[in-house]
Amino acid sequence: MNNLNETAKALVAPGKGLLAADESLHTADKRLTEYGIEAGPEMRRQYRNLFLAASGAEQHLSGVILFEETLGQTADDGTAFPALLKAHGIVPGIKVDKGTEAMAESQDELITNGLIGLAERLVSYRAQGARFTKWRAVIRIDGDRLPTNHALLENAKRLASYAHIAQEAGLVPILEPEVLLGGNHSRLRAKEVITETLKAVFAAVEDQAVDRTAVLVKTAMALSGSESGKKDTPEEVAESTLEALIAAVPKEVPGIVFLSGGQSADQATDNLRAIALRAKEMDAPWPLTFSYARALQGEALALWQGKSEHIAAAQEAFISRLAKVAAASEGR
Ligand code: 5MM
Repeated sequence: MNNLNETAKALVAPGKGLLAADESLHTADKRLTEYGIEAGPEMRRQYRNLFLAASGAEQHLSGVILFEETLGQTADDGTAFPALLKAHGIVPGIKVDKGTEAMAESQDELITNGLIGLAERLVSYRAQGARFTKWRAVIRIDGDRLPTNHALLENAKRLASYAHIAQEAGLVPILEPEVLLGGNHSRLRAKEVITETLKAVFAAVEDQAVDRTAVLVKTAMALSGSESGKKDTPEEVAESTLEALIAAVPKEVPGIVFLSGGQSADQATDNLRAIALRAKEMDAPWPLTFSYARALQGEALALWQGKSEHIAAAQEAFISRLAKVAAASEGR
């Protein structure tokens, strides 16, 4: 178990963070199509290669969260993606949930699946090189109506069950209960829901005897809803986000990482910087860093357009954004 604590700490090493390259097949194809790029397994491989083989990424990346398909694919030079990452000192991880479906009891809310057969899948992911895992639950805000207590508790229970199974398999679990940005709620309502969500998760973690020194938390920042018409300052986001985390996350947790959740690349960078600065002032107990997908990939995808002649420019844009986000994670 001690080993897991070390891996978790390495993933939140100062000045480094995670690339979330774990879009499911449907989401990856949607992303490619959005940028006018053909979908399908070979273009998804090239898409992954663009980011995972970008020279210099290892200066800023501690780990990459992969999707199952990518774990078994190879880079342009024929190296398996997990081996390529390992050779650069980047820890490979894997998203292990099987996605969401509407809850039977509350049709506007989602529950995450994937516990059946998980232990067996983890054995093969580990053999393929994965050293950490991620499970995403999705929590929706709708005024005071959502989330329901039932959705919070059921998703928390499944997150804790997953974490227990992952630790038993020798893999660090990242618990990601994403509170969605969509909606017209206030930043303070987001703060309240993030707090309640994380409290439910850590109560379930306690119930199921998960070692909280060997997990990481992946969370949204506390922001006004995307349809609220309100734009929060980075300082406001930092204050509200840290209040939620301090109220709900035990200090023994080795680290907290943020998702970008639909923020622009600049917003996700500026808000992370403000959080890092405020966390230093408050002497927050955990290292905090990024685990972004869209905010790290968007600019590069727009330049790439699926064309080999654009790879160098796209990789340059990726490394430039990555360097800015990594600096922001240290308050710079
Ligand atoms: C919230 O999504 C996670 C972080 O991405 P952003 O920084 O873009 O918000 C991300 O890791 C997500 O879990 C994966 O992309 C998988 O998503 P799907 O929808 O394919 O299961």
